[in-house]
Amino acid sequence: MPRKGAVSAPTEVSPVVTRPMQRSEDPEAAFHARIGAENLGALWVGRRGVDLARPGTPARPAVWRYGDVRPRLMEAGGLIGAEDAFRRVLVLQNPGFGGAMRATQTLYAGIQIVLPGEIAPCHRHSQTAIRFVIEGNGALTTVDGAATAMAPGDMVVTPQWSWHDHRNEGGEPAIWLDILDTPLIDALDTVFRETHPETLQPLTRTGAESGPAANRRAGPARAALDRLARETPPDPCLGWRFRYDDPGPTMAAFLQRLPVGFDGAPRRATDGAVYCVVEGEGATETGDGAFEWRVKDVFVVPGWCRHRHVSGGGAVLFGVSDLAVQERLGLWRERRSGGGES
Ligand code: 1HN
Repeated sequence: MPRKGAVSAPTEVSPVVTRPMQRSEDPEAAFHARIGAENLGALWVGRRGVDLARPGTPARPAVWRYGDVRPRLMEAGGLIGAEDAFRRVLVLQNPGFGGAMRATQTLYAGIQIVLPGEIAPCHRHSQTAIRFVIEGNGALTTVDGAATAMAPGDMVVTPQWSWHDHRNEGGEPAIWLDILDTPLIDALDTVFRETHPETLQPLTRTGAESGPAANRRAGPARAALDRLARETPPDPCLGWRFRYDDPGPTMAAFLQRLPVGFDGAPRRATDGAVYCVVEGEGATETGDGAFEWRVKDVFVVPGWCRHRHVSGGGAVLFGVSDLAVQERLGLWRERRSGGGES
């Protein structure tokens, strides 16, 4: 006996004729159709078949290989200037979001290229940006009147609502990973943006080369990670992880070392993360398949995705996640397992 409300298969008559008749004869289906037109929906129907015990992000584990992306960046460089594009970026679109500009549920990620002599004009917005330099010396980013040189392995933070522009005064392409909290800020309907009246803002102060900004340089960050590795045993899931000082209210940034012969234990955490491989190679295994990565590749581990890293020769990863906002809201969770798939 079919349950009330279940749609039975049409038999001999044409479905074109049958379906409307069945709907009007079925009081529950008729009810849903009627209230839908009144902008109402039945919760018990909307939740049917949905696992309410855990989050279900559409984000998928994904990897972008630098060997594939770099030629596309160079092609883009021949198609449009940095100033015309405003930001010449290839966006890393997680395949789970059907072409939307999302790497994870809350993070946007893209790879930006500024060719020698080019300028990316000044603007500001309510999102926070974290940049991690992949290649090229000679680019400068100016944030609220202070210019900062960008060298490979450096992390630069553009705080929310701070004026910023980029220029490349060197002789080689400057390429970096941009990670912004755009999907999160957008979900709050709080994205604002303003263009500066000048292409490059005036330099009004010298760069803050002490405090957090200094520790975001490749050298000091690496020294801090190496010190951790000398002084503490590796975490079975993470290896050694150095957390950068305060990159803003929503995101956390890490430099992480997987030791030689690493055969990581499985872990899941609610913060979805974007990683850039700084050194070495390895692989990440997830319930959705495994992928290999090598230096300069970028990969995503979505929130609450059970995964483990392996690396024969050891590796260094740079990572950004939405951990900071989850901590502030008291939502962050982690599970290290063995069993228990929930
Ligand atoms: C932005 O301001 C930059 O300043 C890069 O380099 C990417 C993506 C979305 C919104 C703002 C930049 C961006 C962005």
